Amino acid sequence: MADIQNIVILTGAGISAESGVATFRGPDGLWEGHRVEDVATPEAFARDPELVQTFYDQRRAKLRSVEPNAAHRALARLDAEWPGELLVVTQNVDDLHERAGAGRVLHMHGELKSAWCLACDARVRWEENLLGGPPCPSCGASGRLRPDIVWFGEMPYEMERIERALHKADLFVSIGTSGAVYPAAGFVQTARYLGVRTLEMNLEPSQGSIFFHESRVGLAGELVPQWVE
Ligand code: BJW
Repeated sequence: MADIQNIVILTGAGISAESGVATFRGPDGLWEGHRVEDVATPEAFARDPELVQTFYDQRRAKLRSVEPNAAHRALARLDAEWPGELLVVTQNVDDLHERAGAGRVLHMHGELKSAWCLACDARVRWEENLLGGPPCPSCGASGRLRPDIVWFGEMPYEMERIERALHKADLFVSIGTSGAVYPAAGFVQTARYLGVRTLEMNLEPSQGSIFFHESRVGLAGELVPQWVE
């Protein structure tokens, strides 16, 4: 990586799979018979808020029993040691990058441990269940907190910051994502257009693998530490 100064790393569910967090589109990709596309939408929340709150309450509770794996730890080491600009753009709503020690992390699809009050618009740190309609710590309104998660049809967070980082990058690395969901799936094409070197690490070739200069196939827990060393 001698000629590389600035790096953007996109991560997806596959980087947390070896920690025991379910992916969305693998064999374990259904939750109680529902596809993610059927529970992660504003329409689903309006139709059946209890179902959607339960989906996120269960996944938030699951965070207590999972730990970062070798891939999260390798990225945290890279983040700590890399002298140039580096940004981990994660589609994941878990906190495993942070718990591994990474600092430069952007959650473009939101976070399980954050709630959004639809009454006062505040974002609040949240560790407990949202089912049952607890009051907002900021304004006191009951039953108005929703998971602070970007659902289908909603705008992912901090797109301008991501675009700026891609424009400055010399290297774009994608880890553990199927390339099925936009706009993240389009970052590789933006990077190619900008002349940025691109590398993918995934258990199988992703939907966008033809766009990468290099695709490495295997477990993130093995490939990412090898790449970082
Ligand atoms: C391993 C491994 C191991 C396993 N090691 N690898 C038609 C065409 C194009 C776009 C659209 C369209 N119709 C609608 C859209 C837009 C839509 C979209 O993309 N839909 C697609 C389904 C087609 N996108 C949106 O609506 C987004 N918003 C938007 O577009 O706003 C407008 C806009 C306009 C202009 C600019 C910007 C925006 C919002 C998308 C929100 C996504 N939300 C979700 C759920 C919420 C979070 C949550 O509940 O957790 O986010 S969906 C779900 O998919 C989740 C993930 O972050 C996201 C991506 O999934 P990911 O991470 O790739 O996981 P998997 O399971 O798909 O793949 C895992 C991979 O890992 C696999 O390949 C495995 O092989 C691999 N793997 N173990 C390495 N050990």
